[in-house]
Amino acid sequence: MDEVLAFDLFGTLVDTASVAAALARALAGASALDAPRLAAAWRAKQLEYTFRLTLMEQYQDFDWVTARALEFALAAESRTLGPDERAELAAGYWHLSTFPDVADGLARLAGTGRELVVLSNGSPAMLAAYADRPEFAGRFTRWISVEDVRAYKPARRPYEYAAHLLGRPIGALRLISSNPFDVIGAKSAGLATAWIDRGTGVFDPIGAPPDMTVAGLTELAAVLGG
Ligand code: LAC
Repeated sequence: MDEVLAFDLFGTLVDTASVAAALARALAGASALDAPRLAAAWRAKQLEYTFRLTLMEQYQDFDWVTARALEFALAAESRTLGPDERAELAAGYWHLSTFPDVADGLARLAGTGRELVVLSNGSPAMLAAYADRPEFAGRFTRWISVEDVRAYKPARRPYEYAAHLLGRPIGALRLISSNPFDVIGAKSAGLATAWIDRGTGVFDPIGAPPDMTVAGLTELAAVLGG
């Protein structure tokens, strides 16, 4: 039986940097703004909050985390926006752009006969919104949210839960992610991995290297015979 490919969503299939345009619009007129840098700071804080909550054995959903991280990122830059504007910006995480290689890569991977699923930090409602996109429709058999176990990746629980839901040994899953923390977490939980290097070229030196490194989903499909 072929392995199941479990895809991360944010940063892997959809581009978290695509919130920069909305940030630039919302803060137009304020003093010089490096919107891509602010988007990156927001994303880094969002992930930090997921890690910290999970270490504290607490859980708040990904919308809450995303909103709090935006609040912090703006305050750290001494930028002020009202609650409605902040809510609108945070809602941008429901509408991130799909990376250009994804539609073609998923079509080819589906052609290999492997089961494809999503395993994401996103809340079930967020994942349902993404599942409706034409490039994703019908490609994934499941959209698995960490919310079911109330612990964020890279805790073991979400990875083990995915294997349990799929009724497969954990080693029969391959996690596909652009996020090194996710790749290392999955590997340490017993999954095979593939790192989508979306341009950073730098992988954290605190765990096993990825089993596979590719530049995008089309290349992943080629390596996996699609
Ligand atoms: C996700 C985050 C880790 O989609 O990018 O799960």
